Amino acid sequence: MKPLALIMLAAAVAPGQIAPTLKGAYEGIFRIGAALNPAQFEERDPRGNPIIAAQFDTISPENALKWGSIHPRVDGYNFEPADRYVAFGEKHKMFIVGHCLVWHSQTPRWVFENENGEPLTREGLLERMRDHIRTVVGRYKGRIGGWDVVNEALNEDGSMRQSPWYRIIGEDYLLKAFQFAHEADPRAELYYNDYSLENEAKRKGAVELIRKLKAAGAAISGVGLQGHDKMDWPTARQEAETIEAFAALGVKVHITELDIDVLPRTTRQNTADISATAAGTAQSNPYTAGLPEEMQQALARRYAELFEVFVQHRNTVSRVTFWGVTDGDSWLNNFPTRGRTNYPLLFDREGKPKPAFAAVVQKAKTN
Ligand code: 9MR
Repeated sequence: MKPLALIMLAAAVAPGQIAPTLKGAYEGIFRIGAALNPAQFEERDPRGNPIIAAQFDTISPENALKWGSIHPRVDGYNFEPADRYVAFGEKHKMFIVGHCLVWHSQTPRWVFENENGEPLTREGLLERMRDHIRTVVGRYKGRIGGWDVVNEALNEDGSMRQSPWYRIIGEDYLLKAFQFAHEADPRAELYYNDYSLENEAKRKGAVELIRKLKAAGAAISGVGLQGHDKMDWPTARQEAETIEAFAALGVKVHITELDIDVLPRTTRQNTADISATAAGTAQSNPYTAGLPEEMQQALARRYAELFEVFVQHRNTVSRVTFWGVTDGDSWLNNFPTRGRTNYPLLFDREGKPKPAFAAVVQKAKTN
């Protein structure tokens, strides 16, 4: 489609009454989702809520189900936000994703310590992990359809991250986490989720990890490629090779946290590691007054390029979830540099569809 046609299609429609919709266009191809914040799943976001209801058939919780949110104290769970999140998904008949059970980040320190503040034993930490997984997965059994069981277990070179889980339990902490999750809800889909798996070294580590998990009998059904992408990374070819590498293992691929950072790099690595922050300069926040038209079009072409690959691999890709609804919601306004104005999603700060929206819809039709 010509750039002018894309602009006209994007400008002619308002949120909530967009035809076609993302989920309509991709029906029978794969699910299309968004990560929600509390204002959204509590229906207090007048801009976001009509978009969510109209456009998406699956949701993920941006933070509400992370250990630190749902299980902040050793003897205390905070189920209320997660209950509302799940009820929202049911009301809208969506496929509901749980994110995430076992991670090194957003997990309180006490999880890894005994009452004297000393490191837990392997048995102690396994017991705590089992209790957490049983409680959380068990509470939403039959309602949350798929879980990110383990998040971000790998280093960039493909070796195992030396997280407290790994150091205290050992490499089989992943197998145990999958076993506990499967026991708690035998019908839920279970995923391993990570970022930058498009890079060869880390991808090889992930392939090996999943191969071993499967060989040990883990009920792993899919891998989550987070998809925190740049304008020039990963290439379409890297994306395709990554999907194919996991397809060969017999697992489904979920694009779990898709967004495209359009701002100048302030760190050297392509990473979603939230500890990799950097200070900004005047040049690193160039679009505070709006995204120039040529950048809008470049973003639309970039989204088209990625969706071309996803659609080509529709037999393996079962879901594409955006990490946020409108540009104003995105974590990328504060990462890796705080307080910038980023444009990574398909809907602008007013909730209007961008040219990238039309480009994504168009890809469903041409394949
Ligand atoms: O979007 C989430 C943001 O609100 C939190 O502050 C941040 C803290 O870790 O986590 C963000 O979500 C992350 C996700 O859980 C795992 N992959 C990377 C995502 C972006 O940081």
